[in-house]
Amino acid sequence: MKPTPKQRIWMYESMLKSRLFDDALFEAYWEGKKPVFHMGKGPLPGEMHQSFGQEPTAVGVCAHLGPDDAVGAGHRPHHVAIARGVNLKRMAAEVFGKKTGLSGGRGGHMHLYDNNVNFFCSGIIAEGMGPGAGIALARKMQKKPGIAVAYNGDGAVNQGAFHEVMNMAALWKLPFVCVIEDNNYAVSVTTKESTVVPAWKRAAGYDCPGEYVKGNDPDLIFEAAARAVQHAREGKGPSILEIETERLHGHFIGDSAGYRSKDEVAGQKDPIPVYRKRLLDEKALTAADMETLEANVKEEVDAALKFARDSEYPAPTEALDRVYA
Ligand SMILES: Cc1ncc(C[n+]2csc(CCOP(=O)(O)OP(=O)(O)O)c2C)c(N)n1
Repeated sequence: MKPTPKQRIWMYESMLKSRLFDDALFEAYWEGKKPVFHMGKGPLPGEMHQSFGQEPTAVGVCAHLGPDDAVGAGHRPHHVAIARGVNLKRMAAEVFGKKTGLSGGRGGHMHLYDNNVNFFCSGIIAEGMGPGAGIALARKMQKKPGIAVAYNGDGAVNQGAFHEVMNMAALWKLPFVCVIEDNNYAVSVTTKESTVVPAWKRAAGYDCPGEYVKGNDPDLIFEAAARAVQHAREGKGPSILEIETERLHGHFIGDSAGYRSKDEVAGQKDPIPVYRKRLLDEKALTAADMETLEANVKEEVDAALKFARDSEYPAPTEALDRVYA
């Protein structure tokens, strides 16, 4: 199943939105952190893991999902949240720790939660697996439509939660798709340094389909995701969809990625200009329509950042609200 022209334009638009959002956050992150780096300073204190280069994995899968479905991402969630349709203004405000954020500024960039579109994420590696399979189990038990998708990095597949959840999801034939974003790194550790069996091959251990998509190409990811999503919707159980992708920046902002060779970095391809060119070459849209689309996306991202910056911080007296012990 190939994407329609409308789906392809949506995929480009969503990837660009993620990229411009990350660009804007990258700039904001450094405010107050120069000339001496201090992680606690500036409007965005703490760690920030961005999605530069990984945008295709989000759009190729999320293009198949509807309102009944649920999506969980990991600690690098911006591209997936945006492709899932999380409210951009409230997401930006959450990242800035503001009261108007998705969780009132308590979650920050690794803990985005938007019930309106069944989206969640977590800074704990492989944490999307349990809640994702739990949602899939609920859909099955309640005989309700909808599947769950959990995104993980290639490093997360060596965490116990990955195996435990895949085992149960397969046993109970849950409508669940486990997406692995293979950017070849877990911080500075390469996939080859951490395992001999890639995630998609491990599907055999759970007697479910496993597929590897090469090229970091939205159109190819879309086609492979169609198979995994259909498998889940037909009640055939889970599958593992592993996608080759690129982490164009360091693990987090401030990581200069000195562990990568110059040649390796020079060989990296940014998927967004490649896809933009393809859409124009294949006349999926005119140059004028592209210009309008890009201007609209920029306007939306600018408005989200302005909303976040203009919003108030929560009052210190509210710090313990919604904390349950
Ligand atoms: C359970 C757990 N262990 C360790 C960490 C620290 N940590 C944060 S990101 C990361 C690497 C994750 O690599 P990968 O899953 O490949 O995702 P990527 O960063 O490449 O997107 C680690 C070890 C964590 N957040 N949670």
